[in-house]
Order: sequence, then structure tokens, then C-alpha cells
Amino acid sequence: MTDVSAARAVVDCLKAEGIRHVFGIVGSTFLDVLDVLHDDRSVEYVNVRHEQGGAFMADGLARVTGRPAACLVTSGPGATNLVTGVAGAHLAHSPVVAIAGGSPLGVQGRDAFQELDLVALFRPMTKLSIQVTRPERIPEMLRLAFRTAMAGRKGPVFVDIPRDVLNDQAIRADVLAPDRYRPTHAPPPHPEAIRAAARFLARAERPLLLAGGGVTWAEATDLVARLVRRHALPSITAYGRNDAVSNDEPLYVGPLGRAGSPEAAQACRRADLLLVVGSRLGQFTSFYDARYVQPGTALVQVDVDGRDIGRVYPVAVGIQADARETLAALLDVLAEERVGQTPEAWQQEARELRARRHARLEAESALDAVPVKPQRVYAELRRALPPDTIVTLDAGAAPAYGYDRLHFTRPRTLLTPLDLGGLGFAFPAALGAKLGRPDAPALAIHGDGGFLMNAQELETAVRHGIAAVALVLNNNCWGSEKAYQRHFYDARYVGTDLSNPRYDRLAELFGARGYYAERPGLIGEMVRDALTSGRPAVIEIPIDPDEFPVPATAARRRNG
Ligand SMILES: Cc1ncc(C[n+]2csc(CCOP(=O)(O)OP(=O)(O)O)c2C)c(N)n1
Ligand SMILES: [Mg+2]
Repeated sequence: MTDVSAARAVVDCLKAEGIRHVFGIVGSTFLDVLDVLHDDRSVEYVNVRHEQGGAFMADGLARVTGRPAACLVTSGPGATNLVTGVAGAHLAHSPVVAIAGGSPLGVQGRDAFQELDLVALFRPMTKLSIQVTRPERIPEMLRLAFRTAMAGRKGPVFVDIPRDVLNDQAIRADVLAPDRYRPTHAPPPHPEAIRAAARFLARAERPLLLAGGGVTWAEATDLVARLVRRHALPSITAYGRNDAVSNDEPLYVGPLGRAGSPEAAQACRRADLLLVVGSRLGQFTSFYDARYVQPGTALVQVDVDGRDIGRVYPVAVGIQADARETLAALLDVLAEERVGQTPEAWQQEARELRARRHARLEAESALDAVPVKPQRVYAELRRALPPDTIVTLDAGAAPAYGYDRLHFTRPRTLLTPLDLGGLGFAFPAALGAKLGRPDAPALAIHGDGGFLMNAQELETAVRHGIAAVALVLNNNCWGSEKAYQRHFYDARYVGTDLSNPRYDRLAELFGARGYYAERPGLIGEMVRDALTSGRPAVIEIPIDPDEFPVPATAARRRNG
């Protein structure tokens, strides 16, 4: 035990977790911590322009590294501005530890300046929301925060450290390595469950792997590859999780769910056994009905969180365990029992569905209208993006075309707003991703509406030298919602039209690079140039303002 300042203890706890970036905006409640960082440059305080952007950055960083990420913000509005980003991390199972220097404990209950019940505010959108009430408990409570964020299914944690608990306090503290206070081995499956799963796989005529985010969080992509190759098992991916299986696998059909591929939907309907690994079969993967997952299809479902097994669709075998441990055990048992490859006819069906998808997308390369069709943008991107590019997709109609149209071969290369569906996610998430994986190109794909929600982070990108690129597909409207008004309200448009500045010029005003691609032929080269320029950049593409997909909830808009 050594005597340190409480602020030093906070920094040491972050360092023990390997945290190198902390996102937030300076506030008087936690200046002791910033003062420690003046001399200790091993942790960089990324001072952002809106705390929401900071939370999305932390989420992006956590998702591409698989490690915890941190925010540090001030009381009151500093914390309330975090809310949307923390909610996003919650629905993405992303281990973001959000720390607020809270208003003083000594005046709690007097409606003091910026006093709010932050613990209550964050409770519904975190795995854990706590307040530290004694300086000497700071290390213990931060370890609780990281243990909770990282154990089992991951997720965000909120910690309020009141300013009079944090500043001008000396404590006795030990620095512990994470393996001293949180589990480092993931839970294995029950052997009987694995044998049952193997029996179902051996008997199935049309087995299909549905891989979700749990595969990625468990670092199980290589084992998925081994399973699908060894057993010639066709595969599809869950909503927004296209990178859970290498899309190069010859029997990978496509992404299921909202804005996904019709061929993947067809494969899912045809399957007699669905091996669901690391997906909770959420609304935008399954729609909770029988449009993809058929009542007659047997389900073997693997999830680290027992809460989601058989939640909507009854299972034949439910396995509460880590995806990597489960795949390893399953491969062993399948080998022991000499289970071979899936029937040739089913392999052939999967190959045909895959080829049909590729031909459908390839045909879009010929769309040469001006203004550019969004589909053509993705045809250009498929050619221009290096395989290690991290793509972040925003909410909105034009970004949504990307769910079915981009190609991923490596884990942790697609980040989407998932079930929060929050606009303004993609650019800050790409900045966080770029900090986490500086060698990988990072591309955020936005509509014009969503981009302006966090465009202020261009200044953060320029100042911190974070070379992420934003592609803004400009149709001068809140297109995804305008599509509803077109299809269901006789094109009576209210509240859906926008007028925008030139985003390439806006970028230049911030000191970033700006590109304007009016014609489809310009896109590929501009994207390549921007991604290799070593500077943050914005590429605006004016797109056809009349090109919207039919809304996903078309048939069910009243309750969808
Ligand atoms: C923070 C937030 N506010 C509102 C919405 C509702 N919403 C979903 S998509 C969308 C339109 C997005 O417009 P834009 O970013 O320009 O993309 P487009 O659909 O035009 O391609 C809106 C308003 C949302 N998802 N998130
Ligand atoms: Mg738009």
C-alpha cells in the first residue's frame, strides 16, 4: 500500500486496464485527475466538443479493441450529455466505463449546483450505476466497474465520484492487475449440451449458422471459420454483425434482418436447423415473427447471457456459455463422433443464393445516374476499401443501404448503432475506432442529417490528429422518415426536408480535408485519397433525393 492522491488512484486504475484514451470535456469537478495527466502522458485526455461524441468515441474504441474504454465528464450537463452515447453502448454490449465528477457529497440533498441523481439517471442504460462515497473506496469501486463492464455479456457502467470525494484527497491504494479482480477465462459450455448440439447438427439436412456479435466479443471468428469449412456449413449473420463471419467464406450467404439480404432471409427460411451463436435474435434480426425463423426450424442457441436463450423462439438446445469455448468444444465433439459435411444439395443451395446476391449487387455498378444513386456508392466502396477498413454506419436510409452491400472479411470492422438506431453515431465512433486501431483506415458513412448531429467533432479530429474519414450522402432530408411519409402518408411531407451547407467546405473550415463527388466515377479515387491522406476528411456525395428503400416496418408501421 502506498499513499497517493485519490486522482492518482483513478488514473492508476485506468492504466491497469490498459486504457490510453479518456474522452470528455473539462469540468471543475475532476481537475485533480487532469492535473495528474499533465505529467503522466501515458493516458491522453481526448477533450471533445460534446460529451455525446465522447461517449460514441469510447464505444467505437471498445468495439474495435475488445477492451474497456472510458469517459470522464463533469457533473450535471456533462453527465446528461453522455446519455445517448451510453445508451448506445448498452444496446451494443460495449464495455464503456463512464465516470462523472459529481456535485459534492457534502451538500447532497440541497439541490446544489448541478446536483442531479445521476446514479438513477444512468441505471436503466448500464449494467451498473454507482456512486463512490469515500475516497479510500475509489480503487475498489472502479474495479467493480471494470469487472461488471467486462464479465459475461459486456456493457457500460456509470460511476459518480463526487468532487469532494475526488479532489484534495490522499488515500492508501494498491494497483492491481485486472487478473487479480476479474475473471480472465470465459465460461465453458456444459458437455451434455454440446453432445446434444452435435446430434442435431449431425442429423440436420439443412443446417445454417447464424453468427452474432457474441462471436466477435468472444474472439471466436477463427473458430467459426474452422467450423463452417470443416463441415461445409452455410452461414448468415445477425443484424449489424456482418463482420462476425468472413464474407469470403464460400458458403456465407449474407446478412439477415432489417436492410439485410433477401438471399440470407431465404436461407434462414429453408434451414431445418439454426445454430445461433452469440445472437439474441433481436427485433431487427428476427422481427420476432416467422418471416425468417420458421416454426419448424430447430434452434441450437449459444449465448453468454442465459436471459436471451429461448426468449422469443423456443430452443431445441440452449447453451449458456462463451461463444469461443462453445465452438471449440463443438468442433472436438463433431470430430470425435466423425460428423462429416452438410448434405451436398444444401451446400449447392447456399452457393446459389450467395451467387445470386453477388450478381444482384454487381448489377448496381452500372447505375450511373447523377445525382448518384446510393446503391452505386456502395458498389464503388466495395472496390475502393482495403480489407482492414473499419466502417461505421450511421442510422438513416442512405447508410442503411450499406447493411447488404459492404463486404467484411475481418472481425471488428463494422460498427453500427444497432438497436439504439441513434443518428450522429458514426463519425465519433470512427474517431474512437481510429484511436484504438491507428493502422486501420476508418470510414464513417452518414446521411446529411445525422452527420450534422456530431459534426463538431471535426475539431476534435483535427486537434488530436485523428485521420478518420466521413462520407456524407446528402439528399437534403431526413430521408428514412421521409420514406414513411411517401409510402404511408400520400407524400404529405412535414418536418422532413433540410437544407445543408456544403459539407466538404465545412470540413475545410475546420482544417480537415474536403471532397465533393458529384459523379459516380469520382467516388473510388476520392475515397482512396482521403483514407491515405493521414488527415481527417469529409467526402460529400449529393445523392438522388428520391431514392429511398421501402421502410423496414412497411407492413406493420402502426406497431413496428
Ligand atoms: C437521434 C435520433 N433522432 C431521430 C431519429 C429518427 N430518424 C431515424 S433515421 C432519420 C433520418 C436520417 O436522415 P439522414 O441522416 O439525412 O439520412 P437519410 O435517411 O436521409 O439517408 C431520423 C430523423 C433517430 N434515429 N435518432
Ligand atoms: Mg438525408
